[in-house]
Amino acid sequence: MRISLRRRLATAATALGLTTLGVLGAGAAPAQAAPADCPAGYFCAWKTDNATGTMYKTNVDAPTLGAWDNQFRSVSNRTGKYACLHDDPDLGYNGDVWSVAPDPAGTEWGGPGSTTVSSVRLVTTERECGGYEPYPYWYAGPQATTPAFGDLNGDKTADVLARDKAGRLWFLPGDGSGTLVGSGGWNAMNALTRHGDFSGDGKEDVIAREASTGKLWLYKGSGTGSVGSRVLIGSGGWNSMNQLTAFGDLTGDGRSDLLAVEKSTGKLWLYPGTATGPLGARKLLGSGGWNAMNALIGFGDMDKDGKADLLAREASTGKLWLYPGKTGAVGSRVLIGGGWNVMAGFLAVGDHTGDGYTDLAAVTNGDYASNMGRGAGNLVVYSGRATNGFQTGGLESESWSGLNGQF
Ligand SMILES: [Ca+2]
Ligand SMILES: [Ca+2]
Ligand SMILES: [Ca+2]
Ligand SMILES: [Ca+2]
Repeated sequence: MRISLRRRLATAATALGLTTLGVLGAGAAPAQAAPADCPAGYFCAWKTDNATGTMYKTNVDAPTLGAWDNQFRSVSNRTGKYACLHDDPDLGYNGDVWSVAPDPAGTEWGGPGSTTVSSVRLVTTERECGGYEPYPYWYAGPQATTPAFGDLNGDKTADVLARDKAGRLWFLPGDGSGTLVGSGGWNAMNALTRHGDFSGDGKEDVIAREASTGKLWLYKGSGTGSVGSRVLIGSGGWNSMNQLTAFGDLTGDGRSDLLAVEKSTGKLWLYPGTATGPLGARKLLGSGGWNAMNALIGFGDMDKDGKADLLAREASTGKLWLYPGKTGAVGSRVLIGGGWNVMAGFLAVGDHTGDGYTDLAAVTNGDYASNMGRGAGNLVVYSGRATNGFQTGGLESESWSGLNGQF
């Protein structure tokens, strides 16, 4: 399977000397006016390089193109979706697939630069043009530890939430499937975290920060993988904090706590969970220097003393440090290892391998390279050891690119 994304479309358009209506402006020559004939809500194509003459249009998937087979030379996508232009008929993947971004206003058009398109599919996110589901896949088995860690649906198996670029939220139970649990709007949040029960009903919840207001919201977990109604737990000001991390219980009262780094001071604060949802008065955990960390991970209990531990990644070095949880504090840090800057994000998956030791999963960024794979969008699982640290990672899935976060 080869995939050619929009970059290639743009390149081809440049090579052909094509331009956009936006550049041409209102005074464009009449010969260039044809792209405006494409109605709102439609994907359109022409047999000419400059979008003139007879026009093809569709607002639904087109597995075959009839007389238009291998005829597209310029296109305009006025749908709200990505248009996947398949060289294969029936939306196949043996040939190239071009992806054309949504442009409802119809201000852009360009040419595939070839006449090989034989089917068209309209999808919500660009990754779907690559033949992927809107959500990534992964597999997990039952954990040996009780209670299970990172378990929204209570089946003793870790699960993951993924946000796609359209702002939808997907629940991934660890069997390769994905369930839509948020139909949209989640891109309004610029921090998402979970792990532990904040509402006091024994079900894991999600905490989210609203970018535009700095408000902190608690989304109560339903116990099935979805989240229910939200409760305001921070009325504002949370944009002054970094690395919001639901951590498990550090205070020892059996309730989950939230960690955050204050941007202006580099202090690490603990916000204790309470019986009813709102967070209690914050406590200072670290007096400074925490701005040096660009990831905090509440991933469970690594040293098996019954207290949740914290991992932090040092931005300048890529080192991962373990801060053992103590009652109401974190202990002296222990170096886990280096090289972790090739990760775009981390996932706390509890004891993924079922051997009793807490493991860690990570999604790679473009700098990742190993004998298992390279580039962004790989999910790598690192098995915990009897002594603090992880074994060499194992590639779990290659389907994690083109998303907008996972937690
Ligand atoms: Ca689960
Ligand atoms: Ca709850
Ligand atoms: Ca511990
Ligand atoms: Ca394990």
